[in-house]
Amino acid sequence: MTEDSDTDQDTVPDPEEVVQRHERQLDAALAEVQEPTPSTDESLDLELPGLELHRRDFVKAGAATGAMAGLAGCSGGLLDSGGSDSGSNGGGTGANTDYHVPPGEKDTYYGFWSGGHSGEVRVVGVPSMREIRRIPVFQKEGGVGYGHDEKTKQVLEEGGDIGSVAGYEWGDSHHPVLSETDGDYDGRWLFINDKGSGRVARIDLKYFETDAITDVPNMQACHGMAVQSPDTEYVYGIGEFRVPIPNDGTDYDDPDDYWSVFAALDPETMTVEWQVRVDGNLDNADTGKDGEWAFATGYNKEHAVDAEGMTHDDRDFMKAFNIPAIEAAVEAGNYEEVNGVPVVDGRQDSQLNQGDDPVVKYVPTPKSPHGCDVEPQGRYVTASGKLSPTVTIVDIDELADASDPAEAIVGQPKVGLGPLHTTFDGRGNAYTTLFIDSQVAKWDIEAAVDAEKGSTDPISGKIDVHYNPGHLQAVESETTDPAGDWLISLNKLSKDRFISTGPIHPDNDQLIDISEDASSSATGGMELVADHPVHPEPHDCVVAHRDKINPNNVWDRADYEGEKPFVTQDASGVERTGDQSVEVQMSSSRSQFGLQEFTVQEGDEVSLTVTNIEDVRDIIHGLAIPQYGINLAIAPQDTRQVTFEASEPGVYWVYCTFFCSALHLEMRSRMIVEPSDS
Ligand code: K7E
Ligand code: CUA
Repeated sequence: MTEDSDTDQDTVPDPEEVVQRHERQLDAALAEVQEPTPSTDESLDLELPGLELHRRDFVKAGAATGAMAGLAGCSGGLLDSGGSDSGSNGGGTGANTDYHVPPGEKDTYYGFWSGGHSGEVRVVGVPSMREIRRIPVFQKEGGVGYGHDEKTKQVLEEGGDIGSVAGYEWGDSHHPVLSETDGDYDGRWLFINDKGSGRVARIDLKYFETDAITDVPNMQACHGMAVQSPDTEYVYGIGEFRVPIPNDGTDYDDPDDYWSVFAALDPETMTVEWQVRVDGNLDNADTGKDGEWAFATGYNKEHAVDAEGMTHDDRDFMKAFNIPAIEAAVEAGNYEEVNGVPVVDGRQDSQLNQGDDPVVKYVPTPKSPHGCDVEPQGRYVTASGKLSPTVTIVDIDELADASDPAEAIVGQPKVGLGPLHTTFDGRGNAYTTLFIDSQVAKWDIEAAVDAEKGSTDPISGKIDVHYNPGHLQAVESETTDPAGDWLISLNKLSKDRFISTGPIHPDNDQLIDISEDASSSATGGMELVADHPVHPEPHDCVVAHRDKINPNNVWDRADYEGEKPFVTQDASGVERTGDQSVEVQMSSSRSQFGLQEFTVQEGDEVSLTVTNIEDVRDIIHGLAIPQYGINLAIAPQDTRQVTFEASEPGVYWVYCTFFCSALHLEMRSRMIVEPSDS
């Protein structure tokens, strides 16, 4: 028996001990939170709740909440109105079984999860939470041959290498966003950022395949991501790390001169239309619902280069980008062209920010705000406080008119410790993750606007999650009409929730039923129904009703006509195109390649084209020549191509990688590379 009962999965822990352990953990977590420092800037001296709190207060408040969390978490749902006799961790009563999707039935929603530093996007069915597929984005992947055929290789290569020293080998995707028409998901594209570089990728939802990557200039880390509502007029990439421009080592002494930019891309062409340079940095983003405004939080108004500096001041800013004013500035030539992109100066002392129609408004918020979320009506934008226990609510119309942006702050509920992200159910409720408290707080938006700033009254309930949640997402929350039945809490730590797989633990995505509002319950009606371990590391997800996503089940040849041939069995053959180049074309079908064998000469550049001539769904063929690094996946009616140099003579078995029929193992071709002197 080890000292830490965390490792003992079979006994119910002593609640007293859990409370003490929780307090110790909170102490450790809060030791990292900077004590607020009095502002020296009088003009910024607002009455902002949370600022008067010192670390001792955080610890005290945290201990009380922590005790509650510990008790509820370990005694089978003391706080849960439904009651429970299961004795399991987490308080779910099992009363709601709608999340169980029986064999043969389908999920109601498509969930798109970012994969974090696995660089991918995952497709997850909601509410079953079954992982249905993975879509590789920022690096090669063997399962679907991504980055192995010419087309997807080119997507990765065109992703460029701006600022990359070694060439990008992976990405860090955080924020998946769906394209919209009329403020609703239109099922056309999914966009995703790479925090590991300045890249933005687009997934074509007709084929669930990455079809474009842009390496955004003047940006080292693209963190936040948003599409302009209501009609995807732009895709925004949000530059987090401040860097010198040009970043060539000539001038790096003064971090005040480093850059952080807000970039607007055309969703069709994926080219960067313009950027806005700001003071401070940029973190998360969202947009208003009428095409006029985009918003981004930031945590480094200090322009610091270390954590102590970045958390030094009591307040930071949410920036509000006035899209028509920015477009007018670009139109009028009021920009500097930097690395081929028009950059509008949106810093506070910019000429463009002096008049009645500034390009960027700086809204002061406490500490270092993180999540930035516009509610479905498009009336308010929220900034979740992170190091402040509050969420700041800004009235977007008032902001447009106010000469002092601080006047547009219309509410500031105190939700708990470590608020990171906020999502919405379409019934007027907001849900905010509390990273330090390991809870989700549910609160009433209008009540929060009516209440005093710093009030806890608007909170209608809290539920424990396990543990330390980052993002959370209610289904269809980004639309103007969310469905409001399910919420997912994406928890960073899973600790004791699953059988151990060694020291690298999975994250834990928890499914919460939010279909009921119950003011009598401590959770406000939220009910935890299921835990799901996930591979590192989703940050965020976006969830759309299945009726809004309509992929093809087989390829439509018309979509690549003119670019690639459709090779029939009869057309399969080898054609010499030059002294040292040869074209090999073949079909594939159950259970043979169009060529039983083919011969090339040592030193030939072989360009290989393979078509899957089947038109039956789910009959995929692979084509692998491992010694030459070849690994293609060819879906029905699709053609894929690859070019390689046949540098070593010998016999190479070409085999099919997808188990396609009873004769799958026999589905082979023989490549003979003849020695050049024969
Ligand atoms: Cu909060 Cu990258 Cu959205 Cu992670 S960010 S949690
Ligand atoms: Cu084709 Cu296996």
